[in-house]
Amino acid sequence: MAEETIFSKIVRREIPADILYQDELVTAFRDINPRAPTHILIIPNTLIPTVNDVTAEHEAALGRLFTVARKLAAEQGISDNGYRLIVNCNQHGGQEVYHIHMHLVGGHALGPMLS
Ligand code: DGP
Repeated sequence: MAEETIFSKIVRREIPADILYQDELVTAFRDINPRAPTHILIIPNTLIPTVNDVTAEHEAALGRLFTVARKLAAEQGISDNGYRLIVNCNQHGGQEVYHIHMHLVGGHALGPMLS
């Protein structure tokens, strides 16, 4: 059984976060350390530590990350100019919190993807 992270506590609203969206599968909240005018994290409500732990049973929740990203991007007014969706995996991928999360980043022109 994987160790819970602070993100499970955010899902259960046990610690504060700026939650923009929540349903039975996913929760979206503003990143505490925003690296762009819009920086939102979208996570499955259940703990999946990394992409390496993904199985077919997670497809509904992980698919929902994209539909919620699309909806939030529209609400934030960044759909037309564009934005970036990022999922980091493990140390070399730069993952810090071991509860899968999609970063929705935008609001200004972003640099090259790999830098
Ligand atoms: P990653 O490097 O992909 O694991 O990104 C983790 C992100 O999570 C990082 O951008 C900062 C954010 N973060 C970490 N702890 C908290 C927290 O307690 N609240 C919020 N809102 N964001 C957090």
